[in-house]
Amino acid sequence: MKQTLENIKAAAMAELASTNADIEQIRVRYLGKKGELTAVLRGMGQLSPEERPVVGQLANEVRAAIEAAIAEKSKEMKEKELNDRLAREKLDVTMPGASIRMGHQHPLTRAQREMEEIFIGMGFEIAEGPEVEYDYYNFQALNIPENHPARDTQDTFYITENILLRSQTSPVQVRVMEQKKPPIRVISPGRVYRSDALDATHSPLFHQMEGLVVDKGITMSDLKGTLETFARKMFGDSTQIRFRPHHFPFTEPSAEVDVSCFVCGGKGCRVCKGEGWIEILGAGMVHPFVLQNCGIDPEVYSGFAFGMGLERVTMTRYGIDDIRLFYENDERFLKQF
Ligand code: 2U9
Repeated sequence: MKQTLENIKAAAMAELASTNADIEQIRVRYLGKKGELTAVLRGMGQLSPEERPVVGQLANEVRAAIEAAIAEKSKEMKEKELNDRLAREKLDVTMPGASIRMGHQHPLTRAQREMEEIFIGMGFEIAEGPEVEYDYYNFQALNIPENHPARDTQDTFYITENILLRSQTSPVQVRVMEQKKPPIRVISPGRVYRSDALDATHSPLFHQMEGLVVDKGITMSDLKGTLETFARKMFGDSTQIRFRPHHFPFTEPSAEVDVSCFVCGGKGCRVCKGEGWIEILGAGMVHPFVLQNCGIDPEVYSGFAFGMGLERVTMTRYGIDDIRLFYENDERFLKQF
């Protein structure tokens, strides 16, 4: 019987040493109610009175030894599991963080915001309106009736016979005049559309900034002063402006407006193509018919208007030679601004 106990102890110890699995199962098998050690103890009745305490003591020692080994093994396994987890989930707090890349405004948005600030500083308000417009607001109210040749240069996309994508932001100002009495001082920035093929200088979608001032006694000198102030803030304090006679159906008289080259100051260089001047604007005194169409008496009020392409202004300023770059969203281009 002593030998059996020694064998049980040896077997239990060997099993505990070699396993990494379920030690509870080992405990039940050796020490449980139906376990091997219990079976031996049950058989103790057959022993002689002298042998009984000896075997009893040995049995207790074997039980204590197995229990201690189980506790030791269990502690060892818990420690190992914790260490494994710590190694697996190791966090290097000294590692540099993943930086969040900051974007910035598109160069056209920046140019638009900058121009808005300049005009707001001169007392203008920003007016917005629909990109899908009536033929009336885009053309007829602006003195461009059906079959007028100006419809050719401003050909756009038609939704129906009377509804189109606006070819300029002027309809916004027609709507303002219909709704408000003078004094009126508004700028209307926004998307416009033309039926042009896409190339380095044309796009079927581009952006404009137009302006309109209507009040009593507005003259061409107000227009010149306003545009000169704008040009100096936009292109530099020493910028000069130049008016060349032109024709627009919605203004009379009309002019194309150049700014002195901000690179060479007027001497002639690559940017101004040797001219010393760069064309950036169209402008004029609002045609009396247009005022009348909008419910404003041209005998009492007068006004000036101007218009410019945002792409053109931005391309001039940064020396960008292809309008398509604005719409391709190539980061290598956008990152430069
Ligand atoms: C109203 C009356 C008149 C707006 C004007 C221009 C001259 C002009 C062009 C510049 C480059 C269009 O983007 S572009 O191709 N615009 O030259 N625009 S005067 O005149 C108006 C506007 C509204 C009621």
